[in-house]
Amino acid sequence: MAMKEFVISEAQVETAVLVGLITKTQDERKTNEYLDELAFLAETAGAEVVKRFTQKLEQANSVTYVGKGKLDEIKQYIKEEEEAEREIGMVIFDDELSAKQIRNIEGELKVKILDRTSLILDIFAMRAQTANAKTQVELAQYKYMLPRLQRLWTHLERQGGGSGAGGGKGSVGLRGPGETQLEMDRRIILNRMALLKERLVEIDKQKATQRKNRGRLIRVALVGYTNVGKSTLMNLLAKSEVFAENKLFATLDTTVRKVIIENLPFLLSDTVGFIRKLPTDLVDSFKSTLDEVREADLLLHVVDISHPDFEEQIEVVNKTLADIGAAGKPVILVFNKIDAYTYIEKAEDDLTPRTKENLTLNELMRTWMARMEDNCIFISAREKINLEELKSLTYRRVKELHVQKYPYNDFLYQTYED
Ligand SMILES: Nc1nc2c(ncn2[C@@H]2O[C@H](COP(=O)(O)OP(=O)(O)OP(=O)(O)O)[C@@H](O)[C@H]2O)c(=O)[nH]1
Ligand SMILES: [Mg+2]
Repeated sequence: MAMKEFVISEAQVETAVLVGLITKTQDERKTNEYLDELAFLAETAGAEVVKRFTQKLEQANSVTYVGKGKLDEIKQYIKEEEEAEREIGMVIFDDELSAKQIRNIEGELKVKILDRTSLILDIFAMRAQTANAKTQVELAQYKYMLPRLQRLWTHLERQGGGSGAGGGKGSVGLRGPGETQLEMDRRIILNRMALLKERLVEIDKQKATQRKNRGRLIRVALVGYTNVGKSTLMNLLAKSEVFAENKLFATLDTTVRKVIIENLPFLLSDTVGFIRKLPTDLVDSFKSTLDEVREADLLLHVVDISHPDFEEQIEVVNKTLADIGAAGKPVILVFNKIDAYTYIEKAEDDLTPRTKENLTLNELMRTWMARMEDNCIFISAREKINLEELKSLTYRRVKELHVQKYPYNDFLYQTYED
């Protein structure tokens, strides 16, 4: 199958060019932050970013994403690099591209075209360890591919010596076989998707049974943006060994551990991180992973306070939680990485308005504590700062929930009630 196309991570280091738009709703600063994140994603997938292009547009061009002039500029750049024996492996666009856009851009640039979604899918494919994660990722990849199948069709068209360019119908004589091929591919993919869905239903059933058998324990889920330190925290709290590293989506499958604070056992799960511009379809594919979050009694929403954009990340996570039907649960906001927090100090005589870049950690803490009342805490998982406070806050919340949910289940409390 054309699956191979998605796996860019197998080759050594491929070079990548990034493209993003500055629009009415996304100013230059924002676009640069998005491209930083896209670059991090590309590196995680094993590509090296050598150049970025941005363009100011009202909105994405429906035919080529960027305008004609910009596309020529990118094309020229690729050509010059190739002449200097520095081949460009791929061009990655920050937004999801339509079939039409991919086809046109590919026709012009003649290199591999990826978008944010296909890049994330590639990383997911690389990270997937368990049967569950693999099945979910494969399904998500087909979902992405299906509406873009025309690519195969234009490919055939080009082989047949057709004009290639232009968005019209295929060349005479090739129309038949091309469409047959397309229909066949579509059918094969649809069959495969049906099979994967069946498999996931089976896995869901098993997982649901497993969850039921876990007994009467409060369930706490670590949620948050990708790379904020959820797994690091899981390791500290559960003394487990969960894979944590400075890459995006280090965790794909949910891990559940029994944690005991003082005398109170509860279940803690570590889950896949969220990210901006993640299509709902993709989120849906991770349903069984996210069931853990949906069924949790308490969420520990971990935030990387050292990230310049942490406030937007909080919003993305809240929105994703709402999307998967997990809004309105009790939450503790855990601001992590306070060791790495930096701010720009303002000179006494500087009268320009203070912005969020000028806030000290203490000021930030005061603001958030006022907003969240007791339900936030500032820690460093790496430097082990404030972990005892986190534990006792979690303990208090879990205990409250436990008493509410299992009023007759008193065996846990014998020791510390004494
Ligand atoms: N400076 C600093 N770095 C930290 C802290 N906690 C975690 N990190 C680092 O942040 C990176 C990401 O940590 P992970 O625990 O893998 O993050 P995650 O949220 O599980 O990430 P995904 O599973 O990819 O969503 C790692 O390099 C950690 O060492 C902290 O308190 N301070
Ligand atoms: Mg993780």
